[in-house]
Amino acid sequence: MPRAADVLIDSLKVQDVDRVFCVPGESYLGAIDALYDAPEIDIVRVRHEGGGGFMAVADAKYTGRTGVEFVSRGPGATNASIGVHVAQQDAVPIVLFVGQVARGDIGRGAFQEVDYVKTFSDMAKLVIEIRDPDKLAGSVQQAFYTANAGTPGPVVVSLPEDMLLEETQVGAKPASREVMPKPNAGEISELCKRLAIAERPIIIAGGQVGFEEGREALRSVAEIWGLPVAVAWRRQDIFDHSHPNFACHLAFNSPPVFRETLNEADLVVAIGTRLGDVTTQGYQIPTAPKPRQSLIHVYPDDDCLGTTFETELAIQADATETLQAVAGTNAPELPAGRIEWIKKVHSLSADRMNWDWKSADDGVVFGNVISHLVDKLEDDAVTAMDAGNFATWVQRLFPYKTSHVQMASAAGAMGMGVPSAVASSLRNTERQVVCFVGDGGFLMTGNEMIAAVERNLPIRFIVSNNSSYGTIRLYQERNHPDRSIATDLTNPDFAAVAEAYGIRGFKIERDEEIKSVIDEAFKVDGPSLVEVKTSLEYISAFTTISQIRG
Ligand SMILES: Cc1ncc(C[n+]2csc(CCOP(=O)(O)OP(=O)(O)O)c2C)c(N)n1
Repeated sequence: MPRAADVLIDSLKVQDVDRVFCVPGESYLGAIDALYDAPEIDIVRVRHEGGGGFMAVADAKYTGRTGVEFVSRGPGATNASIGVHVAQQDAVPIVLFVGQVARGDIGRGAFQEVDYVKTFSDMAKLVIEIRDPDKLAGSVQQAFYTANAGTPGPVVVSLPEDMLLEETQVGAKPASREVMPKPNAGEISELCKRLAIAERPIIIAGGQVGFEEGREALRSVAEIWGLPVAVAWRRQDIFDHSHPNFACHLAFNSPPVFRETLNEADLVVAIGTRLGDVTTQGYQIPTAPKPRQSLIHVYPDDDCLGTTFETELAIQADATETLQAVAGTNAPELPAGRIEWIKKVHSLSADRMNWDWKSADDGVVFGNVISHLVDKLEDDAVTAMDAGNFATWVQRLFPYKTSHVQMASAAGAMGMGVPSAVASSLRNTERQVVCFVGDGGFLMTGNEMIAAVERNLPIRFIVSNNSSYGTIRLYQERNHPDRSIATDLTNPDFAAVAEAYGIRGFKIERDEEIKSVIDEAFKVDGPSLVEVKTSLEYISAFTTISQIRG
């Protein structure tokens, strides 16, 4: 008879899992042993469970399937928690399998024991502890179902070590998935009626539109119905930025004019987005709880509809199917003034995407590097981004197309950059993967770049080193002038660190070096890292320290 551990691995295969991320632990030895006989599942053994969590999230974002991580009890599980939180904030399906002390010891405060139900309940959609080996198959089926249903998110499964070694006759159960709700004809007709009479409509599109069909349907609707499109926070790849109907990316610290202009809209159509904090610029586009304009909200999970905003028309439905239905409906003549409106909102970002190189006394302005990189990035490049102000340059200057992947966390968690680059490149080494990361974020999970050496992944790591937790420094300059503390960083020589890992390391210290160094680094066969000595004065793509002080 198979052990529960064998059924667990069979269940993963049934769920289409072909890769798991893990730090091994004695608390789930049985599962590791069962993986020995499953060569079709690639085991990516990472160096920190946080890195593994970020990779599971990135893998799920990349493939559209469920990301999987295995970690050991107590310390492993708490290290992995960042991935659970990010999966929840980003609406990404992951299943975290955690080893647990033997069933007889549960509740005794045993070595590394943690009550996972209590610990993860606020972040995970579901936490299950499997104590009966006969129930394992059903619980794993439920875990994958729940991770993908409604708003996707994380599920944590606790595996007592002795349970994994017990035998069971109950084999793996088939994968089951929620059928996405479809819009009905009445809802589509009402939506089209409102689109037809609106003078200044705006679409806010989010991650649920993220895969190919959704992006295509979004473009069709924008063109056929003459609608401008703003994209949700860190979903820049869902609409071509050069398209005349592109409005802007609703990011952190967007210029106030974005909010002012979009709020001139008389109709907001939020589609495939939960209308979260950052996307709505702090619940101001639209304004909570009562928007200034009509709000139509399309999302498959009714928990997200009408809860934060008074919504005139809430459609609980799949965003792509809704867009496809609208695209297939005859649009009337555009109302007078619509073209002017589209032009006005398009200029919000378009005007900011050109960049004249600037010079600073304290280092290279990161925008100069990004503006050079714009031409180096291929049409289907993956931009893997950590959290920090260096990212504002990429977000502002990089002309995203729908063929790109913006691999970044909406949770704003530092540490996502390097692991997510690794997870993306593992899926396709032919695809260009460029990782943007600050000196702060790099020292959180940069160790995971060793996977690029192990697997010969041709990732380009671009480290913006301003010797500061720059984002926080910016807030200090604004909110507590002349009282900066705890944000200066002492750093290693990042290029030398890369070399020590077996990765070609480069350095940019002056503007004159940008082109030649980047060109050289992009030619390397295998991974390379470029450390940019970045100006702190040019602290973000939208302001300088002097301007803030002024
Ligand atoms: C895990 C985590 N810890 C803390 C923060 C708060 N935080 C946001 S940005 C930031 C500084 C980022 O510094 P760096 O990576 O050097 O990039 P920079 O802002 O300087 O460009 C910090 C500490 C966070 N978002 N995530």
